[in-house]
Amino acid sequence: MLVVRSDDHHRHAPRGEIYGGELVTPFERPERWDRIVAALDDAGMTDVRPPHGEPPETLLDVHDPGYVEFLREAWSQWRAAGHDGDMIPTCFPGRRMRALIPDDIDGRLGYYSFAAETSITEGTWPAALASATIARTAQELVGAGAPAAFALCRPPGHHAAIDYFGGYCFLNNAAIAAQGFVEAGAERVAVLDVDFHHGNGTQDIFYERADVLFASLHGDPRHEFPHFSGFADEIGTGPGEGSTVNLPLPPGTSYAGWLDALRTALERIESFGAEALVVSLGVDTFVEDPISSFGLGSDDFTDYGRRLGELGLPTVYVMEGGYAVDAIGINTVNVLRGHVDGTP
Ligand code: Q9C
Ligand code: ZN
Repeated sequence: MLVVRSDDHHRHAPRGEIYGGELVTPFERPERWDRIVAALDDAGMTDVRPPHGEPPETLLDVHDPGYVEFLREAWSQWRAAGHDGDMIPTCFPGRRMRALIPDDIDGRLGYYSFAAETSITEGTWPAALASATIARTAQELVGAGAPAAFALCRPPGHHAAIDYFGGYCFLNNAAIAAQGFVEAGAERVAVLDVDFHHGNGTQDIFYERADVLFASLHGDPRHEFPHFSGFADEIGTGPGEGSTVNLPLPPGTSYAGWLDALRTALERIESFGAEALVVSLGVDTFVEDPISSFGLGSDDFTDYGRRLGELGLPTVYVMEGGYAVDAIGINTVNVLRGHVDGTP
């Protein structure tokens, strides 16, 4: 399995995350990347490719230009407003308020976000752009004939919607990869999201499109972040009706229950006739994850990786969440190894 990665992610390292009324060390931190790299090396997955030099040209096909400009300019505007700390949104457009784009940076920060746990720092934009470029590079390698590639993205992407950030995500790496397959000529691409949290951003981007199937297994939004998205009756709209599949699962779901839902998702991907697969790979379904509530063990990651490999589709794995740092490496590697073993 090819691995695409770069050190640029280190530039995104917020000082704090608002959690339980306190500013804590962010769960989404650079060490996650280091732990995954160490485990890939231990596993002999050493066919490493750098991202190419150009920003992904699919970026503006999945994100709003004003949003991308906001991300690019955010830190300099924050500094110009006299602030020194991390950028943390504090004011959002409530229902029935005016959703007009403010000039002021505090207003713009709330307009272009949906959650306050995600800080922007000086290096966030270059890190997010590098992360998106990694996903696009992995897609290009698979498009050029590699059976599968792992995009070691950080920051993650699946909560980033057309025009707002949150959930530790700024640019939607998985959507950028899927769009890459479309622009290379694929008529049907599937995105399978196995992160513990609903991939609200990916769903938003493809909600009206028939060419990209989005299927997600996740903690029921009645109990879990992102709280307002990921219900089973969200199925897409317009031409996209039927191309969104949400499989919310209750807190405490064990591998048996999770696997039942995976089977449903895989049947949908097969009947859709996907020509390529993008997997939003979060390993926060692990039983010891500090912010999640499923019960998967390390061996279960190997098992489902094998099932994904058995689909026999050109596949890009895009790293999303996973916060049990002691196990994030082995759990990630287990999926990738399972995939290779399962590939026909
Ligand atoms: N009670 C990803 O996994 N806070 N993002 C959750 C838990 C936000 C997760 C609080 C979690 C975002 C990529
Ligand atoms: Zn997650």
